[in-house]
Amino acid sequence: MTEGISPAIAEKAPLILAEIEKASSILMHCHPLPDPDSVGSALAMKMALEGMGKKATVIKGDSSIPRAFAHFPGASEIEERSFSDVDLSKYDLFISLDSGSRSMVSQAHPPALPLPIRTVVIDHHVTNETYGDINLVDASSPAVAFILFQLFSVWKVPLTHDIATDLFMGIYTDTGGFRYAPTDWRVIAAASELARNAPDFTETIFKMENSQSKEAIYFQALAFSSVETFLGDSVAIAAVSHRQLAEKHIPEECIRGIGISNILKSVIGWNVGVSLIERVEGEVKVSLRTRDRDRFDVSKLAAALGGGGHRAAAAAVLHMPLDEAKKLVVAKAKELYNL
Ligand SMILES: [Mn+2]
Repeated sequence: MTEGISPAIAEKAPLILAEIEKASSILMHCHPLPDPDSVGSALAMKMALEGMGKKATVIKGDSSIPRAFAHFPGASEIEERSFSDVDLSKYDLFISLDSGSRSMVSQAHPPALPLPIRTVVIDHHVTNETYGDINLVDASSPAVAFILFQLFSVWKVPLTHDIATDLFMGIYTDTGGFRYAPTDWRVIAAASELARNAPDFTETIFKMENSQSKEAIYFQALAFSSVETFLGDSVAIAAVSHRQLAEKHIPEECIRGIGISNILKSVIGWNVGVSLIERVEGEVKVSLRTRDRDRFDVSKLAAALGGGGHRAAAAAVLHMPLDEAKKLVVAKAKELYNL
């Protein structure tokens, strides 16, 4: 399906392949708090590279791999190392996937730039800082897995069952199950071809969506029971303190603020959904979602809080007590949206 390949991808495909052909040992990572696009893309790329006769390594990076993705094909080969633990001199090439900046390579120890190793960046975040020797950033792709699907098609990489499964999971998840823009006919066509090669994809989805730990539910209970609305009910805020997380023994991987703000904005009239999660004492992660990206562009609210993102989905980190963070978000929303 060459007719569906983005011009940016067609242009960079031979350059990236040339880098791969020069290399013998290639490194990939999973970004902090990895999602299926990060894990699935890294694993699919690893298998594609091995098919070309290369040695390919995927490290877990900062975070542990959530149990929900542990059954993705190849996941058992992910090495339990963070980026700062890796001796880069042992590799000829780093392929950074789904990671817009060096803090997505490692939040705990962001590497100095430029990296001391040939680097290819493949990403779909419009804010990508293009820190590679070759950068393929296609913001029109809803997932890195969709970019890889197109690259593999140009490179004639066979879509084995396992590669197809990992790419399918990345596309399925980053599109919210084919619900979000920019999901278009090309994405559905790719998913169709992947599904043909991985006909058991519904089982993989079922296992992913039904691997929750009880702590993830306790976290959601804390968050939803804290909801307050402001500015004529236009802004709904869930706030969870570090003390509450500690009391319920909720581990890091169960804390997903995005899931909370996304559900808040599903209420008619709650135009902006906000989650404020104090992961570390005095450090509040802000996740913003809106149901009306024209009237309530949350990238502007995030920018006013020192963060960034897209019009419908954005985030920031505030270094202040939870109550102050809540007041600040409300004050900035009032000002920006004339509420
Ligand atoms: Mn992604």
